Amino acid sequence: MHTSVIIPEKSKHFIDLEERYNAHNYASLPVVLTKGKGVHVWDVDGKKYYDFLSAYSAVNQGHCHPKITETLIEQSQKLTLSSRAFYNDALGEYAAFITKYFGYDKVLPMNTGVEAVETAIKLCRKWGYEKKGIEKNKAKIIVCENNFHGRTTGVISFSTDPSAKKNYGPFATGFEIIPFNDLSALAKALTDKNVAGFLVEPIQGEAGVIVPESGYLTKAKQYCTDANVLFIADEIQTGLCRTGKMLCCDHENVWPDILILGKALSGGTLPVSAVLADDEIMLTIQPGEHGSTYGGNPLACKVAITALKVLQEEKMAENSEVMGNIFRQELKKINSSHIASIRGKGLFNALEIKHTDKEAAWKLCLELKENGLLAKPTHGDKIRFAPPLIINKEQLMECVEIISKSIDVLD
Ligand code: IF1
Repeated sequence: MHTSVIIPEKSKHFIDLEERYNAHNYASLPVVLTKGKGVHVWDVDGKKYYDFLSAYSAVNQGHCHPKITETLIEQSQKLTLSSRAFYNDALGEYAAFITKYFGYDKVLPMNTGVEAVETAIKLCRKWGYEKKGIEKNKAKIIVCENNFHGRTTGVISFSTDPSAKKNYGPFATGFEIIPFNDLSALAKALTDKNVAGFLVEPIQGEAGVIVPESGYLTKAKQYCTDANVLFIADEIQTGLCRTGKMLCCDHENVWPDILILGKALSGGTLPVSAVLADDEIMLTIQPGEHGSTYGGNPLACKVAITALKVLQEEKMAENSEVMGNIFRQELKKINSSHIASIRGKGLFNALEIKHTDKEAAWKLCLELKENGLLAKPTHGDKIRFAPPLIINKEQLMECVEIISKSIDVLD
């Protein structure tokens, strides 16, 4: 196994700068990017790579999509921020557009994904007290083991990942953790009259692309409806065509009571997130009770409209579905004793490695990088494969070839 990587001088300069002046809150792969176009990125030495992370699914539309970039430039020369103290002429247009697009009465615009999750939690609790009639401060939200919903103190309070929580306490209460993909655990948890919502990722991303059994989402939604509990889908990573449908919930025709979007809502240009719900839920929040300086800024609104339009115009859900099927089918043909499993939906995939070396996934990612493909390991033994959704068959086959040849490094 050859694992030592020689980092070129130029890259080393930028890595050293980050190491010296930036917080050490990431363990990045030793590649320094300077340019992106479509499915490709380039490092500072001019080496070209396939991007198989897509900035954690924020660049579903491909790097620097010309239409999104054009909108960004145009609006940035006109008005970027008004604050919500005043109206602007982009938010209304965006709100009308996105609510029609997903079929909800209202949208609440935020910036990062975790802010939208926090917003959904607040909204759910408010609905719980004011509509369901839950006793003051008793509202509970059911969440799943191995969830990933972001990094705020509120959201890490219900994380089950020790590294996300260690020495960050005390934690917020009001959450009950049940196993993912376990309907009887959900049914049991729902017997508590204080439950206001069930917050779930339709496919667990950070956990390693864990796809629940078919029918899980349909039944979970039905159980929630029967118990007068809100079904809250965190589609920040699974949404916007990543899994082969506009929303991952669409695979089971499930319509979440509260829908959370982020990441690709701006096609990777700036943080744009959104919470969608109907009036009965959304109008429980009154002026002055929630907001954000940048939430609903005109730049974000215009960019999000274009980012959503492009997904449909370029049939990215369809391409994700077709390419995803080919990808898994081709990966399964690779004859290696080091592949434990290949799973996923659409272009949201993971390869699980079987190896005695705990560093095997990291080493494979270094080898993939050498061979011109960027991906990142998660939880030690899993590698996520999530290219931009505009990838074509020829490019995909080249990537399968790269992966196939790189796996030999584990022998
Ligand atoms: C990081 C993972 C991906 C998310 C879901 C909310 C958020 C995320 C389902 C918060 C964010 C990111 C953040 C990124 C790593 C990453 C991730 F590995 F953790 F799971 F994408 F695969 N809900 N996911 O996936 O959104 O506030 O970050 O905008 O570096 O922490 P955010």
